[in-house]
Amino acid sequence: MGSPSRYARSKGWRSPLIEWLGHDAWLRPYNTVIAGLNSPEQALSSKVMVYHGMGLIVAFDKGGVDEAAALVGKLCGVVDGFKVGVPFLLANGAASAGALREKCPSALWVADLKLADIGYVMGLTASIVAPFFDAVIAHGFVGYEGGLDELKRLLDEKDRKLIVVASMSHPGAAKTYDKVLGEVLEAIEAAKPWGVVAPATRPSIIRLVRERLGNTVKILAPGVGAQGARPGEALCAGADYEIVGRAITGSENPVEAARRIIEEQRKTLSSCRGAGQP
Ligand code: BMP
Repeated sequence: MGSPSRYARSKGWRSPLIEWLGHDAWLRPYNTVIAGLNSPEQALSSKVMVYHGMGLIVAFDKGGVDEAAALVGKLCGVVDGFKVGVPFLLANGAASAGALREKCPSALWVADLKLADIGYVMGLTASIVAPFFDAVIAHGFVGYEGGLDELKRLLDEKDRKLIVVASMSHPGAAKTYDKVLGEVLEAIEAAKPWGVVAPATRPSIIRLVRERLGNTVKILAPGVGAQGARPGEALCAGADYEIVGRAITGSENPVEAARRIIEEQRKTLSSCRGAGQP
């Protein structure tokens, strides 16, 4: 059996606290309190539960491997996952992600390739990064047949997750992506990805995506911090994770910045739900 967090994830297990909050939290293997636990059942029976972040993924888009690896090490256990972008991978090589991952293997690792090609070529590209990541992001507008269908098949074979962009966080996407949201969601429904990207900057789109797809997918919402969305707003609209890049990686104290964002997520969530804080 793998680590507790991998076990919990593979079973789709959600703690009662997180059920209440409606968000994921993982049992963390680094936590000495739960180091001896092998299953969520065991964790529950011993009433040991680690609540972890509110659903925060840190985006790495630039910088060198050593610098990023050091930051991953510091953020490991504070945030839920890491998303590595094309500029980082082009500058440092796809395998550089392996060096980052080593610093925090229990986190969710997302390759943000934003693939947009025929299925065959998207598959070739995804295969290059698959050894280092849990999930790969592709654009939704490419459609299902001959596109997302082939990519999904390939990722399933490799036991990797597909994440599909439903819409984007920049203003221009309101005039393109949002106009064809219905069609894009049709392709997403057919592809059955693990996750969907929807903009934290336009929570109404997140609500639409959640309404249409229900709880069959995770929603990852970029646009928090540098692009103007406030931490927790996307979670309130139905997202599972908020993606934050510059507000953390560009901070003088990234760990402190991440903790502040998590605290703000918590406050915003508890006020939008009218519930007490965990
Ligand atoms: P920042 O928090 O620094 O604005 O970074 C946002 C991250 O989310 C970047 O990695 C970007 O590629 C990604 N992203 C986005 O900003 N908007 C989208 O619609 C989709 C994204 O993946």
